[in-house]
Amino acid sequence: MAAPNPFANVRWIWKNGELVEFEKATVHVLTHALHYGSGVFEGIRCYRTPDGPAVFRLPEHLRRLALSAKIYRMELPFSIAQIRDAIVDTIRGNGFEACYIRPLVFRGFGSMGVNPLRSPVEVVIAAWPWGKYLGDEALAQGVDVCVSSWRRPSSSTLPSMAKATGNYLNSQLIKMEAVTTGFVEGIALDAGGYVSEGSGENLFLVQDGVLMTPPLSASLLPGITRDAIITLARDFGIKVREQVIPRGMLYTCDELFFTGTAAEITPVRSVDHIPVGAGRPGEITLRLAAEFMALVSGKLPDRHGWLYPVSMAAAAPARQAAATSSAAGPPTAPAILEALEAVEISHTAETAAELVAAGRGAAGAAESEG
Ligand code: PPE
Repeated sequence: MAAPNPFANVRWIWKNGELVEFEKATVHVLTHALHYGSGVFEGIRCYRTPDGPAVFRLPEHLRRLALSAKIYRMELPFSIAQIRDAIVDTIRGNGFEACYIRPLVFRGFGSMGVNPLRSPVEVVIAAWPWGKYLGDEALAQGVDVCVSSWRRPSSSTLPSMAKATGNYLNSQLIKMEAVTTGFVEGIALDAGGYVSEGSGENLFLVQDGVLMTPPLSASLLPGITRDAIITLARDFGIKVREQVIPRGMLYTCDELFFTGTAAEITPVRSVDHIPVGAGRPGEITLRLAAEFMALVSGKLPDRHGWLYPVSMAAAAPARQAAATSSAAGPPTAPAILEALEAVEISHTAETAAELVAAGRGAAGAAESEG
């Protein structure tokens, strides 16, 4: 049976300042990013909570996007606050309660040739419902993975802290090798042969009750879920160590799991056909996963200020405004924004750093709205 199309209900995509219809969110074939991988992006999740949809750690994702762009000398044509609002508009415009959000900043069509500085920077934001990244059974059963023959690039080859589209050619090699040889995912080692991360996830292991994860120097993406799990483990009084992990520990540890926006917390039950611990998700893994899911779904109080509320109170008028304007031509973001004004979530911070510093702003907004 064909899997349901996750894009079937995606009506609007935000492109360079306005919501455009799904079919119209296109680029020219000479787009620089298509030829040379010149893009940076984010993957963000919005969860359904009893108080309506909420975006997980939005300021942190915006900050990482801004820093990725900075590394590649891309000047963002929109402020972080504008991109934040655009993300909220994209969720509301499509009427999603829970979704995955994909902002992409890329070099468009300007000129050909490696030099990216002559191609304009463009911004798009898409959102769609995205279920379990590594299969529906992943949390209950754990996944079977291999160690990839492909290494992560060294930090002087490609900076792994930038979430850049080009980095994902390496991820694709890891993923294809894994799935064509019967595994769900591959774990890559860094250039020095130490454990790095999965093709699209960070990695944690538990040994004798201590939680360990490789350091940023191991060519990995500084994951926001990774940071959340470190925080939750410390809340629980679990000892956490960022440390260099030799490959052998993948086979001797008690528990192993991936973290990521798409993957959330996914237990690993075997590496290269060798069972991890008892060959099923471990106790600390499940405890952290349960806490994470309870927090993001609003079943527990948001004690770390990680949820950014997306009030849907205006979603109906927004959709109406969009529908009206689409009858008369393409909808405009301003028309939708107007309908949303009544429930605007106000933050004054303009820069990503301020947003993160304000951190708990999201919680504050929830209070002032409630
Ligand atoms: N490492 C890599 C290489 C990576 O791509 C991700 C996210 C992570 C670690 C975890 O980072 P974070 O999401 O901030 O906790 N991978 C994204 C893309 C997955 C995809 O297939 O596309 C994601 O999970 O959104």
